Amino acid sequence: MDCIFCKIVEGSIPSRKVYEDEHVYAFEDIQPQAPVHLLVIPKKHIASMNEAEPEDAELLGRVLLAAKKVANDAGLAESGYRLINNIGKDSGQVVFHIHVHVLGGEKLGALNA
Ligand code: D5M
Repeated sequence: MDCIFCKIVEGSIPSRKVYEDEHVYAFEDIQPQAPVHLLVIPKKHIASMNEAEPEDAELLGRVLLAAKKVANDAGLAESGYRLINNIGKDSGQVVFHIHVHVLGGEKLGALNA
């Protein structure tokens, strides 16, 4: 499968890993939009949340809890942070493997700015 994030999980494309378990992988975004910008992905290939199925519920919960963990490990618990999941063309999604952006380390702009 020609998916850049599947290749990162396999290790055939390098990444700066911040967390890994049996189901989830997290790494630094290559084009950071904030002082802390991490990506948290399920190891299973799912193109976007729009392709997620009820059977993926536990896995998606694990992704969100891993996002909390890496945000806390990056020191963001007190200051706060933002989780973003882009879905499809209008959102600007460019990698079609579910990923949650973890953004923080500075005051983030309002979503409607
Ligand atoms: O965000 C896709 C994100 O993926 C974007 O912020 C860049 C990031 N990206 C793309 N390739 C890599 C590699 N190889 N390492 C780390 N980060 C990467 P989207 O929500 O799809 O717009």
